[in-house]
Amino acid sequence: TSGIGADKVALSVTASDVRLGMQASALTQAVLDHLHYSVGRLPSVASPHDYYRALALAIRDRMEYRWINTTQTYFDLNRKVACYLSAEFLMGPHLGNNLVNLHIEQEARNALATLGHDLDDILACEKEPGLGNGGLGRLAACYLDSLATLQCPAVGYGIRYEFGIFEQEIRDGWQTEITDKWLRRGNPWEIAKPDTFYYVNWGGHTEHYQDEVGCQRVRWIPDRMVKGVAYDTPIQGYGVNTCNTLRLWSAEAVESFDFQAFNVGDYYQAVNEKLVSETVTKVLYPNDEPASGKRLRLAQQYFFVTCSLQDMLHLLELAHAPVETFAERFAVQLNDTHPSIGVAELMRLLVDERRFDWDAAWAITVASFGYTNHTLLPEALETWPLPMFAELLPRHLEIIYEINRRFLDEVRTRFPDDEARVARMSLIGEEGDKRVRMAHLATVGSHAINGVAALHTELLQASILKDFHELWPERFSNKTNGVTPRRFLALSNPGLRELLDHTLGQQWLTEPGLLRKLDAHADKDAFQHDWYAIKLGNKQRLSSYIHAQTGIEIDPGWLFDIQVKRIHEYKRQHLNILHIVTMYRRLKENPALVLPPRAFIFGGKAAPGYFMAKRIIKLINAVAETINADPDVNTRMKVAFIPNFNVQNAHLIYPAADLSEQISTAGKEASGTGNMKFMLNGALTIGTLDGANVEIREEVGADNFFLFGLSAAEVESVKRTGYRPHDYVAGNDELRAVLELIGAGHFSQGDAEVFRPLVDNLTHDDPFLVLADYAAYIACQEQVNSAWQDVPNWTRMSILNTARSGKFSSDRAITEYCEDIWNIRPVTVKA
Ligand code: Z2T
Repeated sequence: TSGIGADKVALSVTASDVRLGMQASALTQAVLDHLHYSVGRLPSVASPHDYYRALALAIRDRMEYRWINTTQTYFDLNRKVACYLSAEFLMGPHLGNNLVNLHIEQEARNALATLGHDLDDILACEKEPGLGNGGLGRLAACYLDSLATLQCPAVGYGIRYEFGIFEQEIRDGWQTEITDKWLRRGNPWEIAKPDTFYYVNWGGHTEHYQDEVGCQRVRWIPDRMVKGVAYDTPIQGYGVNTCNTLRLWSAEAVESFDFQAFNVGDYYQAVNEKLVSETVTKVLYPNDEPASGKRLRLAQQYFFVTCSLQDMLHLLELAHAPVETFAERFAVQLNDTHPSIGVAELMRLLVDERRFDWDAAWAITVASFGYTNHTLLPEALETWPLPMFAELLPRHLEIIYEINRRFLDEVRTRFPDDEARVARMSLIGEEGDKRVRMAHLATVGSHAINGVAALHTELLQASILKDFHELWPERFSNKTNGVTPRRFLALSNPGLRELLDHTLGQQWLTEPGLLRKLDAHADKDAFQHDWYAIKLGNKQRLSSYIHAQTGIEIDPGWLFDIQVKRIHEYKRQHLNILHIVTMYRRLKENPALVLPPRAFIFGGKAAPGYFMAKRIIKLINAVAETINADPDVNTRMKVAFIPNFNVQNAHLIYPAADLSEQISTAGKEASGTGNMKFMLNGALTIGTLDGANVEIREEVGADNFFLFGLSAAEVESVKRTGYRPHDYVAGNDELRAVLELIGAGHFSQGDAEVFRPLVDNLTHDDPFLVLADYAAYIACQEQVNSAWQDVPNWTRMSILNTARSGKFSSDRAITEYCEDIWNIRPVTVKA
C-alpha cells in the first residue's frame, strides 16, 4: 500500500475482500448482516420476503465494486458509450439473473439452506420491474445483458414508472387490470442519485433576438418545469467484471418553481404543483402497438430524452471533452420513435444553449443517432397533432420546421419536379389534421436506420420508408433481434443447462454457435432419453403452476402447444381457437377418432381499451371451460389461459413447450422474440413466413419447422384484389360449423351476443386473413399430430431446434449493432 494515501487505503474495496466473499459462508453472514442492519428483522421472525431483500442487498454489494470500477474505466479511457434510449425496459426479476451472471447460484442456495430457506422460494418473492409492454421492452433488457456480457461500454436510459404494466386477473373469463405496485416494498436493486438531476421545461413561448455579436437566436420561455432525478440499477455481465448501468429518470417537483404561490400563502397550490409534476412518470402506457396519442405520453418521452441528453453533455464536461466530440463519445440508439424527440432536443441544446451553428449541430446530431423501427402497422406509427405539440414543446416545433425546410430542399434537389414525393416525405403530415410524423423525424435525424428481422427490413424499405431508402440506401441495414441465453436458458431451464454444460462445456453460454455440436447427438438413444426427461420435468413444473393458478389439471405427458404474447388481432390467437374448436367438434362427432392428447396453453395481456383483444381472451376462457368439463373430449384435449403472463412466469413457460405457435398474418409481426425463446428451449415451431420465423426456419431446416399460410406478398395481393372472407365460410363446411358454434353461444351458456362481434368481424371484414389461412393451418396441425406420435423423431427435431438457435442470441445482434452502427469496441474491466 506504499505510495497510496491513507484515506484511499481506508476506502479501498476489492472483489477479493472478505466482506464481499463469494463463498457460501461469507454470503450467509452477509444475508444475516443485511437482515439486521438494512431490513431490521430478527432471523427468527423474518419472512421469506425479508430474506429476499437481505440476499438481494448482499448480491448488490457483490456487484458494487465491479460497477464503480466499470464506470471509472470507461471514463478514464475516454471510451465511446452506447446510449440505448428506450421508453420501456422489461427487465424481469433481477436476483436469479444476477446469481447466474456472477456464478454464485450454488453458493446462494447453500447459504440460504444454512438459514433454513430454499432459494427458489426466495426468488419467487421478487416483484419484477414490469416497465414494458412486451417484445420491445424485453428486447431492450436482453440488449443490456449482452452489452455487459460483451464488455461494451453502454448505458440504458429510460423512465422509472411508479406503476409498470398492469397485473392481469381473469374474472369470469374476462381480463381485469390491477395496478402494478412494484415499488411498494422497496427496490433493493436501484440506487437513487438525488444529486444527479436535470430540469425539464414545458409549454410557454419562444422569443427571437439578436445576440451580442449580431446572430439571430431563439430563447424558449417555458411556463412549467419539473426535475428528473436519476435512479441507477447495475447490469452485471455474465462471467466478466463489466457491470453497466441502467439509468431511469423519475419526475419530481422543482422546489423553487412554486415559490410565488408559496409566498402568497397558497400552500395547497404549491403541493398541487408537486402532484402534477410527479404524474409525468406515474404510469406506463399499456398499449403495445397502437400509438396512444396522449399529451402526457409525449411529455414522458421528452422528459426522459432531455434528461438523458443533458446527462451525456454533463459527462463530456466532466471529461473536459469539447461538445464538438459528442458523436465520437456517444452512440445514441432510438428504440422505436418513442425517444425520437431527441433529434430536435439535441439540436436545441446545441444551437440555442451552446450557440452552435445549425450545420455543425446537425452534423453532430445525425452522426450520433441511430433509429430502430419495430413495426409497420400504420396505427402504431406515432404522429402528434400540431396544436398539442406546439403547446407542450413550442421551440421543438420550430426546430422541426427548420429541419424539414432544409431536408425538403435536399429532396427537391435530388428529385426535381416531384412535389408528391416531397409531400410524402415531409416531417409534417397534412392528411386531415396536421401532424408531426415521428418516424420521419427519427429517420432524417439518424445516420443508421434498421429493421428487426430480414423480412421486416425489406418491407420497411419497400413500404413506409421507401422514399427514404431511395434517398439514402446506405443508411439502411437489418439487425435481426436476439434474446439472452443466460436468462432464457441457463436461469429458466436448469435441467437443460446441466445437460448442455455436460455435453458441450460451459462456453456455449457465450458462444452459442457451439450448440451446433448437438447435431451429433440428436440421433443417439441415450441423449434423446435425457432430453425427453428434461422436457417432461419442465412440463411437470408448468403443469403444477397452471394448476395452482387456474385449477386446471394437465397431464405432463401430453403435447404442450403454447401461444404466449400480447393479445392482438394480427397475432391471431383466434386462429388457434378455431383449430381447437375444430378438433372439439371432430371428437364430439366421432368419439373413436384417434387424436394424440394436447394441452392448448395461452397467455398474454390485452391493451385495456382494445375491445376485440379482450373478447378473444373471453373466448379462450369460454372454450376452455366447456372443453375441460366435457368428459367426451377432456381426455384428449384441455385448454388453459395462464393469467398475467410476465417475465417471471415466462421462465416456467418457454422450457415446457413442445410446440410454439407463431401464427401472425405474414408481414405484420416485425420480428417476434418469443419465437426465439421457444426454439432455444427445444420447441418446434408452427408458423407463418413472418418476422424472424423466416430466419428460424432457415436455420433449423424446412423439415424441422411446420410452415403454413399465405406469404407476405400473397397477403398483399389478396388484399389488393379484394379479400372476401365470406367466400371461405361458404366454401368450407367445417369452418362454417365452427363459426356457427361460437356465434350461437355454445361456449357461452347460449349467450349469442358475447362472441357475435368476433364472428361478424371474421366473416365480414377479417382484416388479418384468419379465414384465408384456416384450412392450411388445420392441415398443418394434422402434420404436427403425426410427427408427435414418432417420439424419437420429435425428440430429434427438438434437439435440432436448440442446436441451431445460436443465431438468435442477443450477443450476435449486439455485435452487429456495435460493428455496423455504433462503432463501439469491447473494453476489459480489471478485477
Ligand atoms: C412492441 O413490443 C413491438 C413493436 C412496437 O411497435 C411496439 C411494441 Cl410495445 C411500435 C414488438 C414487435 O411487435 C415484435 O415483432 C418485435 O419482435 C419486438 O417489438 C422487438 O423488436
